[in-house]
Amino acid sequence: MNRTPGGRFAVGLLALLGMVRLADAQTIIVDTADDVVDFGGAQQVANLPGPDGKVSLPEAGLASDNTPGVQTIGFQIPQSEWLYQNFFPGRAVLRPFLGFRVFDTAILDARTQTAFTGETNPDGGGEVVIWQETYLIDNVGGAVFGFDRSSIHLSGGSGNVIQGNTKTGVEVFDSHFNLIGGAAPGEGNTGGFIQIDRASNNVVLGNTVQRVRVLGWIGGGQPAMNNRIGGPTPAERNHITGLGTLNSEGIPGGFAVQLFDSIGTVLENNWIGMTPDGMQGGHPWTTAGILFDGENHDTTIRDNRIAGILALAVPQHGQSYYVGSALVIGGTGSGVTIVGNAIGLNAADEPLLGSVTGINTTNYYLGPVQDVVIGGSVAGEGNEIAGHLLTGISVANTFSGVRITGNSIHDNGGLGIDLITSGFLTGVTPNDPGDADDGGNGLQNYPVIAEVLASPTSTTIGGSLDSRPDRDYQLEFFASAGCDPSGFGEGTTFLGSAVVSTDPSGLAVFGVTLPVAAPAGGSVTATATELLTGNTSEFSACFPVGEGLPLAVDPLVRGQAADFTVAGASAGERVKFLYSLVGIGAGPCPAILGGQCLGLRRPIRILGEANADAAGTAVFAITVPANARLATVHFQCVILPGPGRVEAILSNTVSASIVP
Ligand SMILES: [Ca+2]
Ligand SMILES: [Ca+2]
Ligand SMILES: [Ca+2]
Ligand SMILES: [Ca+2]
Repeated sequence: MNRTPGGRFAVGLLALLGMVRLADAQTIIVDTADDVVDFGGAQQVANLPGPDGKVSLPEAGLASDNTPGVQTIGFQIPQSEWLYQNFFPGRAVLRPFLGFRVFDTAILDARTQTAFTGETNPDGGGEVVIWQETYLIDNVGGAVFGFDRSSIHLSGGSGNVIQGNTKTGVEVFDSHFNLIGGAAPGEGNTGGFIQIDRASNNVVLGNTVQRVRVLGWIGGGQPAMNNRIGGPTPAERNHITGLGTLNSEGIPGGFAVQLFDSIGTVLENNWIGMTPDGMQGGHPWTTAGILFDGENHDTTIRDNRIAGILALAVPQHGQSYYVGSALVIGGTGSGVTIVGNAIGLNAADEPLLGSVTGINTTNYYLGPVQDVVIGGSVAGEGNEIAGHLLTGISVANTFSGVRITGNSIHDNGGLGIDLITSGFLTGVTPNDPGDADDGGNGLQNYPVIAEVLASPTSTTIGGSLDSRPDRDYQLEFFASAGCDPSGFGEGTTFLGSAVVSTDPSGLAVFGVTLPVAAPAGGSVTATATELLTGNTSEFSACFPVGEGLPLAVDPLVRGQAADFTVAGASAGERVKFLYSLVGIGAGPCPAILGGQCLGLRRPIRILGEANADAAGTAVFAITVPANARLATVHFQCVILPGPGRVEAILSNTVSASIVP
């Protein structure tokens, strides 16, 4: 047993430091575009350059492989040797026969050519092109810096760095803990694509590329695990612009990000599907911003901006139509957390870059993805999903438990949330008595709002939910400036939530006062989520925010005066002040209120009455009795029909506790 692990670690660290010093000291300079190998001996660095007096790229590779330690391969190729200038003007083009491979860890640094001959690439990229596949095989701690229009592969190994390459494809195969790009200026790779294949714990930062693919092979025991695309800071953001093609039938297809057989992928703070400035679609034929394919588990999609995914299909024998979704959740697997994203909004937060559907869960040849959560209860976890031609979130008929919470969903052409029936019907799915129907999210019934009363500081919402018996549901309430033409809503501003339980008949009656004001003249909607299953409903029908009578109550202190004040009445109207000691909730609906229901539970008593002054304010003043019971009392005001009013008008409810 090793009793001195610290000592062994120190020795290992010293050896590593020695290796690094050697690497600093030893640079091999490629100074010809030829690929002749003419040096002999052990073909180590000391044997270079051979009879021709020049070091070719294949010679540099051999010398690096045969010489212990890490060498840097740099470039100083005279411009007189730059070939293929019709294809790659202003760049040194190397075309090694059968490609280029290094097996011993190496650092390939094309920035040395730029330092030697200057910035000559008219496209602004690097000055060296390797016009063949380039492989770092089993390298540990190698690097590739500053190439243009090359094809870089990491195969095996770990801990390599790929930075500052332009229009270059990067493929990581069975290689782990590599860094592709970086957070500092110039470290990101631009213009190509990045593919992580059967590789884990790689980090992709600060790149501007067309595509990122994270691929694994779960059936073969090689999932792509714990790869991170982006990070918490803007400097770590990748811009992934997307790529698509139009097939011979005129149907577009393509993606910006694809996940296939991955576990634990994190996509954070990226801009996906747009031009790098975030103001236009990135590619006209991209149909998916983030595409889930195969089997994926425990994916986190956090704080990204996903927009601009909208392609026009132009079938040869039919009418053109739009296609595209910011997120396509298909395949199988479990665990997708979608929080804090802007979906369909440009960099100015305008809902102008929507897709057909924002988040599209899709049926597939494999089972549906389980445990999809869209939004959250913590500040910043809600997504903003806006500007889509049809639907904000579409829940396919095989999906269940798609938990949708705390989001801002607005300005979509169709429904904010659409549960698809087992018969593939879209649009508002009406509630069914007892909620026994089945389809997307079990076709969870939505709440029915019967009353909304706003005050400057609170919103009271009353209504009912008809669903499964004896279960708990989280109701969420949202305010919007208006209502959809469907009469059913979206939800721009999350107001708050409450948990209700259904009785044995499946009914829950609620009266909820939230400590936020819903904007006057707007509308309120609600969703219901069954806590047990996570099934979230569509948005309820809109209910207009009542003009109401905002009621405010002073603190109730034994022996002290307290005012009950309502505003918003007409001058001279008589206001009745009511109270209940039982609670707020669905109260009686006497005929004199014209179908409205009080928000106080029986028994209800009259506290007093007061006339509104010229400004429409009525004040009822009391002195709290010195021996009043230290109870919580619930208040509401009402104006009965009379001059100037065609119907009774109610205030919000207020609960106040009497204190000593
Ligand atoms: Ca030579
Ligand atoms: Ca070496
Ligand atoms: Ca529906
Ligand atoms: Ca239902």
